[in-house]
Amino acid sequence: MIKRFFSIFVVVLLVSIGGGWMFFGCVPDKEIPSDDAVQDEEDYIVIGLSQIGSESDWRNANTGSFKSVFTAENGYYLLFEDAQQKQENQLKAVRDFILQEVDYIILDPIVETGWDTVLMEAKDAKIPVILVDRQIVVEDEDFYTCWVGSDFREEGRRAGEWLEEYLKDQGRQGEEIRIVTLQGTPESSAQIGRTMGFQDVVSRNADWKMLDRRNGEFTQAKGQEVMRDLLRTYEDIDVLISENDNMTFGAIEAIESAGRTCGPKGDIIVISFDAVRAAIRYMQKGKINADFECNPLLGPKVAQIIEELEDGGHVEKIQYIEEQYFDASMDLERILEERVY
Ligand code: GYE
Repeated sequence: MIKRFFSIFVVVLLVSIGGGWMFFGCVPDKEIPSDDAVQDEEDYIVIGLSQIGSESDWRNANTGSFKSVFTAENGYYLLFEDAQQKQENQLKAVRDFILQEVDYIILDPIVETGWDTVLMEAKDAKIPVILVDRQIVVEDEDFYTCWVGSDFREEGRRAGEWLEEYLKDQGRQGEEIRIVTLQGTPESSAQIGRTMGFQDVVSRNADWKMLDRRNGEFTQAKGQEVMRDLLRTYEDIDVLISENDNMTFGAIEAIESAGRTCGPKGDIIVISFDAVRAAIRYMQKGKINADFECNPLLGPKVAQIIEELEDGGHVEKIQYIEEQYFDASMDLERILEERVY
């Protein structure tokens, strides 16, 4: 413990002197307890958190949730690494956490594969790994203690079922419906699940035509660029499925720049995912038809899991977070008042 404490202290000292740039090209962000508190690290549960980046409003809310929970006041010492959308930075961050002998590693894996070796190293070091948000495919499920996040395929299915009901209410059953999809980061479980879930519903609707699926990288800029190209390629798009709100914001700009309209009174139905506050405001302005929540507030649930593990308890391997959806027919002002992200 002393070795680890000393190594952490040295790392923190070097990071402070070096102006904060970590050795690994990651952007460090330390929740460092005050000096007197640092005297006895026995008081703290040391957490190494490898976060994907800051690509979306959802991601920032997700980071905020962890930082609001893993504080010195709550008995934690948080080592936070922002991987800036690069898996290699996450791999380096996890190895750094192992070197520092943290008590727990929290990993939000940017893509599903490429984790076996580093997780085997964490297992050999007897450091529990808690996966959050996105999932992984590994040869040995014992490489991680548990996973907390959303059922992405269910989110996709719900979006498809909502569209079925909406088209029925609009009297458009039997009409050919031409759909395009903006997908998130390729091979991320959010992208895989949402695409598969919506496709489950497409495949039972013979009149629905999926014209194209393109990578919008979960960002607003890429979403706008790709949607602009889709509008040039396909003249009569009826529905946009956008796998996160930031891509939706960009797509709406592209739709309106092309002289088209979207939302309940527009000619393109827009269905989005995440349901951040900004998206509900777009819905209030009549630009989004429906939005399927993906709850980023995972901090409290993960802290509860760590407490259970600290008490020697058993935790469920897969733990889904509660989610809902919103559409333009709802009381959006009340929803906005209640939403914290
Ligand atoms: O939908 C998107 C973020 O993994 C569920 O990643 C998360 C996704 C979310 O960039 O906004």
